[in-house]
Amino acid sequence: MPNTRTAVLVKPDGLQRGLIGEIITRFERKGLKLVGLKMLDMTDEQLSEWYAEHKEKNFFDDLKSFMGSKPIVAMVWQGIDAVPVVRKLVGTTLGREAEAGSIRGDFGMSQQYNLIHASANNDDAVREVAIVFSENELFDYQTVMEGVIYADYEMGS
Ligand code: 3AN
Repeated sequence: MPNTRTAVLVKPDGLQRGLIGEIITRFERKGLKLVGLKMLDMTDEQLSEWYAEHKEKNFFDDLKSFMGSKPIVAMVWQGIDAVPVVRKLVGTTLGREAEAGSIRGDFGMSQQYNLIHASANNDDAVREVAIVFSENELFDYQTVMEGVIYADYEMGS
């Protein structure tokens, strides 16, 4: 089973609203493993690369200026099927329609100020992690909890 990594950004609104601890707690509680973490101001170049798929959209410039306006917190989480697991915990794009129980569903009302970004697929995850993190900022380690979070056959042993 694929033990993969996914990229998460807590957007400027998420940091301003004091949701960093809440968001980290939700991922930890689920059983995901934190393997990278940093606070940064994203540059225009990083944002253009990050949101390349939206470059023809009318909200592209707005989105970039919002995302570059204040610091964000970037994280990399690891686990079996980490990409879909994190997307589910994050919820759908529009906060006011997102499922109750998800991060956007519980804390957000907006489409653009939707608190958090999570990679959409494994290729995006690899690309996005590389935009913000260098290899030596990512950690490969075991936790004592893994043996009770996954069965042996899921861990590939
Ligand atoms: P998601 O983050 O749920 O994968 P995407 O990839 O469709 O959503 O959109 C990327 C980001 O662009 C969203 N998180 C949101 O902040 C912003 N966005 C999406 N659609 C709009 C829109 N119509 N107007 C303004 N911002 C938007």
